[in-house]
Amino acid sequence: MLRAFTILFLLLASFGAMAADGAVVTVTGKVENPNRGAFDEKADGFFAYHNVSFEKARTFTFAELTALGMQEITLHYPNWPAAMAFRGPRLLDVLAAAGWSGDKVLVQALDGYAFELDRASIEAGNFILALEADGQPLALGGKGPAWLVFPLGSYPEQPSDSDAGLVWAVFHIAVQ
Ligand SMILES: Nc1nc2c(c(=O)[nH]1)N[C@H]1C(S)=C(S)[C@@H](COP(=O)(O)O)O[C@H]1N2
Ligand SMILES: [Mo]
Repeated sequence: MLRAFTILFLLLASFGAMAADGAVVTVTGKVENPNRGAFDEKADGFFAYHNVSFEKARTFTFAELTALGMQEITLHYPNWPAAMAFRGPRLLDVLAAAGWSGDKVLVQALDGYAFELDRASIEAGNFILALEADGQPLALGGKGPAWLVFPLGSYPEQPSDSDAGLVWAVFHIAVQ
C-alpha cells in the first residue's frame, strides 16, 4: 500500500514538473519532426513581435534539451575577464532532434540579435547551446534561457578578438 502511494506521489510530482516545463527554444522552418502547428498570430505573441512566421516547428523544453546530453566546454575569449565553463546540448543534436533539412540556420535572441551559420560549420564544429555557465543555470534577464557558445575558429572569418556570434538569450532557431 505504501509502495502504491509512493508511486502515485512520484507520478503526480513528475506530471507537475512536466506541466511547469514549457518550451524555451523553438526550431522553426525546415524541420521534419515538428511537434506543433503553424505560427498563430494571436497565440505566438512574441514571434509576432519579431515578425517571425513559420509553417511548422519543433519546441524544446528545458528538460528535453537537457535529455539530449549535457556537453561541457570551457572558453576564454580575449574580451572576457576570465574563462567560463558551459554545459548544454550540442546545437547539432538539437537540430537533429528537430529533423533539420535546410543548409542555413539563423540563431535568434530575445533582443532580436541573430546570427547565421551554415550546415558545414555546424557539422564540423563544436557548437553548444549552453543552459548553464560556471555551474549556474542561465537566467532570463541575463544570458538565458540559452547561450550559443563555441571555440575560436568555428566558422569562416570568425574574428579572433571578440565573442561576436556567441548569441545569448536564444529562444528561436530558424532552419532555412
Ligand atoms: N542576444 C545577444 N547576443 C549577442 C549580442 C547581442 O547584442 N545580443 N552581441 C554579440 C556580439 S557582437 C558580441 S561582441 C558578444 C558580446 O556582446 P556583449 O558584450 O553585448 O554581451 O555577444 C554577441 N551575442
Ligand atoms: Mo560585437
